[in-house]
Amino acid sequence: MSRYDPRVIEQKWQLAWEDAGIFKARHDPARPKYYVLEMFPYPSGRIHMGHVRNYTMGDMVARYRKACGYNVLHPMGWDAFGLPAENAAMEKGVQPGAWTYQNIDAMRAQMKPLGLSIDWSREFATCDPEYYGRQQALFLDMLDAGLVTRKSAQVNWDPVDMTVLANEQVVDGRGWRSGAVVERRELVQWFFRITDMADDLLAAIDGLDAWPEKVRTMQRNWIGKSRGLQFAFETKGAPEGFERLEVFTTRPDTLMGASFAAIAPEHPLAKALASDPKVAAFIAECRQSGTSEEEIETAPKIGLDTGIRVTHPFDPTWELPVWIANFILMDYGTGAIFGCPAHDQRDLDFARKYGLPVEDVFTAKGSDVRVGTEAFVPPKTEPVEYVRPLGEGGVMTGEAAVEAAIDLCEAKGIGSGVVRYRLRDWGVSRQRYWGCPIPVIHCPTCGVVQEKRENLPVRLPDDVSFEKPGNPLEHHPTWSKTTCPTCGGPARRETDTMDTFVDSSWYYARFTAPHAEGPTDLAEAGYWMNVDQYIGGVEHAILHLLYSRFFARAMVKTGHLPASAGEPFNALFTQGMVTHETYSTAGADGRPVWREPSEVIHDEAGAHLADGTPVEVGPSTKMSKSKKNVVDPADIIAHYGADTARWFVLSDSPPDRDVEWTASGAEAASKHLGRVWRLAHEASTAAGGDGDAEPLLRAAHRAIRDVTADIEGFAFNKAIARIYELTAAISRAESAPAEDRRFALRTLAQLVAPMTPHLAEDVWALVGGEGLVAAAPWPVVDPAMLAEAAVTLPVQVNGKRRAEITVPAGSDAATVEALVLQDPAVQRALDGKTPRRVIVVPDRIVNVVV
Ligand code: ANZ
Ligand code: ZN
Repeated sequence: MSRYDPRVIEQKWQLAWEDAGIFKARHDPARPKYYVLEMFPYPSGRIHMGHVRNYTMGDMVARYRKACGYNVLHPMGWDAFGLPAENAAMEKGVQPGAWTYQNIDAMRAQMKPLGLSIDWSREFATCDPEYYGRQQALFLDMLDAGLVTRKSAQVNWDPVDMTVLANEQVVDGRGWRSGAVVERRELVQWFFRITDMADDLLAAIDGLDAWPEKVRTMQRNWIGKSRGLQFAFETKGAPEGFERLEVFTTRPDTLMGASFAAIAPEHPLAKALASDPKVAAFIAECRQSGTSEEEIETAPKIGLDTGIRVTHPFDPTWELPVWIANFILMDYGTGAIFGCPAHDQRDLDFARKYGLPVEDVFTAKGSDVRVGTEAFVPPKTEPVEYVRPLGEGGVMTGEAAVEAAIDLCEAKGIGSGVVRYRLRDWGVSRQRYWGCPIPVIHCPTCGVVQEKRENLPVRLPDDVSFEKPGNPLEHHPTWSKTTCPTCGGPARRETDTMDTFVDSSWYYARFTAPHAEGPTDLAEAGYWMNVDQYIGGVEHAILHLLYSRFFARAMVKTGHLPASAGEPFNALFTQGMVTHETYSTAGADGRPVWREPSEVIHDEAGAHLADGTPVEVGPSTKMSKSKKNVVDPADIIAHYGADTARWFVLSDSPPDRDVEWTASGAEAASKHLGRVWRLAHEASTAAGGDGDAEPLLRAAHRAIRDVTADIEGFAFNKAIARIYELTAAISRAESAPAEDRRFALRTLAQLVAPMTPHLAEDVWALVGGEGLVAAAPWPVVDPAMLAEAAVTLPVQVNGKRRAEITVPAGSDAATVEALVLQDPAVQRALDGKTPRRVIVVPDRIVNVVV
């Protein structure tokens, strides 16, 4: 063979790796470990370019660390529960399980040709009973440890289909199948008590210094710690038991601008008033919207005056009306507020709608502009002028005023300072089939009873029907019928399954001992945890990471992770997307008809279809099926081989930015790999010359130094640029002795082994490398070869070239400056004047300014 043929090479080396078993991870206390993990995929059925980029980056890190002598763990699995499988079941009449496992097989078959250094013996899917059974055990242990609770919460209710809907199933406020307006309903559900750990989850973010700052900020905001005042209004005209109304505010400094109080539609006081049909009708109206935060926030504000009044705590003659309002949430603070329209946009919208007073509490310093349709909400750190202060007025920051207000209220016995979190408890009940069954039983005599551990896993039935809307587990003729583990009487299984975020909150720990009897094996987890490098999309920056951080703590508490574990992921990297131009032709109705890249011909006539129809080329955006700007990795691999795909997704852009896939770029990548292969092939037979080898050897050692630093710094695109340089240096060094060229090529093979591992093996074998390059150590740089020869710098005086100076390469500015000022030619040009500035661009030029 004398041609680069990736099809032959790639298969050959994948078999060689498998035979040698070099990616199998074994616990070895004598060696330092390194755990690399990419966010595991959802088995949709096909891998896409985003996967290729994600797993190539992880593979780069894994192979590099292995070469550096680490005992590497690099596993892969499937995040396999979720709604799409149920949708497929409804559309295609297949069972979700069968559909999912078929997809897994298909995706594994597409992934393996990428040549990833994965320990496939650890593979699992979260829908395997072996996995979700352990998750059920974890759930029960967390229940025992007080980390699980049951309480009533709101769900989306489809009144026609008579079923609970997931947020994704509510489209514009309507049920996706029935089209009925969705209502909010209260249901008793299961929760993880993540709020108990809010403080620790927040504080520990400071220590996550190998996480992107933006992700840390998102985590902090999501947890949302705020300090405020909780106090009670005295009520007038309220039913018995409601003499006081507790409210929570983060802006007690605005109390003198209060114009109303408001309670959530689910507030006990609202419920107590619901015997009035007007109130009952209003509460029902409030329920007519989804439960997602977004929907609640964007729904138009509506309210109802209850007729009840509260007195202002600072002035007993001042009365405020109590309204029921749809924008007050029951599960935040106390479910009741006072409204200050001048300094809160929601309150202002509400006040304008219902004609409530708007009184400024503070204004911009020295301004008498009054609030119009936009509330005045400057950052709390900005000084403002208090025109209606609670205590002393004047100019101060909101921050200081809030603290002063809390102090004043506490001194007067009006409430106390409290800390609140935006974070809610994590509701995990889903009224769905394709998820992990919650392992409890409802007994008419004993109540809620845990399933016995020896009966785990509580398996999902695999003969469910999707004929009726709703949860097939409920409609199943026998599944939920069981006996009570405590009294032996007839009882009913819980039909709620767990949020699929639970499955992905501990899979990293399971990978350390995927066949363990319990959820984990402490010795294995103690050795392999934490994940040293986690890599994935920024879209998971909030919930998935927060839930994983919670679970790591919960697993320590329940004895499933060693106490030394805390955070699950030491370092996090969030990679950018793969984008592609979009192509469209004009449709009959004037709307664009999207075209696949493979349909489009690019030539002198521009972009067009085979039949000549002109094609409009749109901007490069995330690859998506709807715009058809998708390149299928399977096609790329079939055409160019995996190494070209891997090389391309690493080159061009920094890993955290988007990379644009182009056909010409893929072509160029493939050509480059072919050139490297040919160089190796020639060197394997060529006799070589007797020229100077030094420049080549220097280039090789510089490449080792720079590629190492670039990989460590996640600058993969730069590492690739260095490889181009080294390749060029090898091409140039035709006359160098054969063994030196082979050395340079072996070095090249070692450096590209993490990027294009198959090509690297072939090159390595051609130029005399021993064994597999995938098992070879990382090349070592010889510092003596880094010291550059001398460099000659031009010296300018006031912009005119006056001299040249020769110094060791890499000399620092001070050294160069001293030598320049002593130079006779420079001194002549200075003519006795003292230079104002000497600007040294190391290894380039010196400018003397007089
Ligand atoms: C009076 C006030 C005046 C408020 C003002 C804000 C601005 P953060 O900072 O996000 O924690 N609030 C309290 N409980 C609520 C609930 N259950 N549903 C809806 N809103 C609620 O938000 C705290 C602020 O949100 C509180 O401070 C309260 O309004 C409102 F110029 O009290 B504030
Ligand atoms: Zn019982």
